[in-house]
Amino acid sequence: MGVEVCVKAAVGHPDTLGDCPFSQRVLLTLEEKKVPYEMKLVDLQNKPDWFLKISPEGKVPVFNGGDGKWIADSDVITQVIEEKYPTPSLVTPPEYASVGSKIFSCFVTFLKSKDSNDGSEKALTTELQALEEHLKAHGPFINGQNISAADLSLAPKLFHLQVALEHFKGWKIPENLTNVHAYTEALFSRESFIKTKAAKEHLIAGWEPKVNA
Ligand SMILES: N[C@@H](CCC(=O)N[C@@H](CS)C(=O)NCC(=O)O)C(=O)O
Repeated sequence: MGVEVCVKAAVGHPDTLGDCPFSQRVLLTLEEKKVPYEMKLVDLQNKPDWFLKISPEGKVPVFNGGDGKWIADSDVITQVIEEKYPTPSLVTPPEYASVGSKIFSCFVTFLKSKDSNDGSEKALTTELQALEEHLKAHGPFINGQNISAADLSLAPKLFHLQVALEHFKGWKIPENLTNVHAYTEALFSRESFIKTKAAKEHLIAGWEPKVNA
């Protein structure tokens, strides 16, 4: 048995790759390391019994390295992949591992915000500015010349941020954050990213109920 990974199917399209940033992170890690894998799409609105057996919490991604043992959580899964397939190394040095790590939660708060004066936009731009400063000093990737795990975690989240905020709020990453713009362009144009990304319409459909809750 080879490597298998269960990921989210698109909302309303059970045969199409969906919009889970944690699932894409695992797929990106496998693609960058050129590990062959079988992808299983899971309809999270109608979870099949076989899936609930291997993922009791009902969450994707779950990963099986070929030994039939299913592992949950993208933090754990990407660590296991790194240990099993060390080349090319995607290890991010500990001092850079948390760069950009608050961006996703700030994005979600701002996306769901109905009060334009609640500080959520400012909180997000502060985090993006911090990423800008880091990339200016150490870029083009978080760990310099080579892509690493922290970039593969952040890339799908920045894609969600870009697509969802433009769609729901007409908001764009400030133009003066030139290093962040170059970074997203470099990430989103990688073969691994193009192969594993969700279509914009599925990403928007995935956020719709949360934005209008
Ligand atoms: N901490 C987990 C988060 C995984 C997660 O939240 N996945 C979502 C989809 S993006 C999920 O499976 N949600 C369950 C559901 O929607 O029923 C990870 O990093 O893998």
